[in-house]
Amino acid sequence: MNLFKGRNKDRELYGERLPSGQKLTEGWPVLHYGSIPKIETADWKLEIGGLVEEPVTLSWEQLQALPKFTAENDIHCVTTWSKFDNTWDGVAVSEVMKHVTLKPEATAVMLHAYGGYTTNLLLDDFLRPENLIATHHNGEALTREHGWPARLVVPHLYFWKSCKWLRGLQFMDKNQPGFWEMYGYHLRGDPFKEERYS
Ligand SMILES: Nc1nc2c(c(=O)[nH]1)N[C@H]1C(S)=C(S)[C@@H](COP(=O)(O)O)O[C@H]1N2
Ligand SMILES: [Mo]
Repeated sequence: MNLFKGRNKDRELYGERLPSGQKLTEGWPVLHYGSIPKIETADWKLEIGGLVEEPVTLSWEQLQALPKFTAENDIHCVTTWSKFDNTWDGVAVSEVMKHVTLKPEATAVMLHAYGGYTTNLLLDDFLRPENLIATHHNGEALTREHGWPARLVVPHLYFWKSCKWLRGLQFMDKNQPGFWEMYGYHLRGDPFKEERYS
């Protein structure tokens, strides 16, 4: 027990499930930089490019035609809130990746959002089987503020990596910093190692 700092009751209750420095929230805060882009599904596209053999663009209908995937997980925001027991529906990243062939030099990916946000991931972090492009949360369609029509969910890293309003995947040979990473957020962002800032 830490006798020096104020005790975090949540940590005492939930132990290792709650990463150090985090507190549980019941609600769901909305956090992003800039304004909420308004994208109709008819206009939505996912562009996959960079170090791939053939760039691919998926329409909303093509995304919907892929096998569905459901994941349950906890999310951890670097601003110290965590939210347990989220159920997401969408399409697994691994499913989408069946439609492209990566060039051997690809080691990382930049996620691009409508509105201009970017965030980077190492390929190994991006290709994990639990990651998905989510359209629904706890049985309801995502609201625009939470990323409708589609957001990435990468539960093992801080939530800034879970790009809302996803519009593109750009494969790269270097792990280049995205938007927050350029302002000093950690390049990787593992909440269980408290990789908050670099
Ligand atoms: N496109 C986009 N995605 C984003 C962000 C953003 O500013 N723009 N912010 C990130 C951050 S810092 C967090 S904590 C989560 C918040 O997601 P939520 O608003 O659904 O809780 O979205 C992440 N994805
Ligand atoms: Mo965040």
